[in-house]
Amino acid sequence: MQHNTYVLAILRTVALAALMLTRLGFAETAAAENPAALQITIDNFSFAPATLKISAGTEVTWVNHDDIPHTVVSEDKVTFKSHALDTDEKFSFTFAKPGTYTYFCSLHPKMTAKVAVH
Ligand SMILES: [Cu+2]
Repeated sequence: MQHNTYVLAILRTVALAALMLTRLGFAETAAAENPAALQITIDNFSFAPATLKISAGTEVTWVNHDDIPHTVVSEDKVTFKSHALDTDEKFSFTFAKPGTYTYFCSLHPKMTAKVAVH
């Protein structure tokens, strides 16, 4: 009888450890895929963060929280170019190659920011 109790206690500990590891795994997956980290907010005539650092192959999404339209255009006007984004509209681009990408709003060219891809 005492032996059975001992085995049960071990089984319970192992099951609990497995459960905790599973939860940790889920937490890590959620953090890696957290879209907020890869989002650039347009608000009050500025891009935030002003510099976003990402790894190559990452998709970045801009969302316009201003009540007037803005665009997202790469400095060379070729790499990426959104249409005018209305309030809460989004634009996404996947940065395949490393480099520093400066971009601006073509409607308000003083609005500039950059994405640093490593
Ligand atoms: Cu603008």
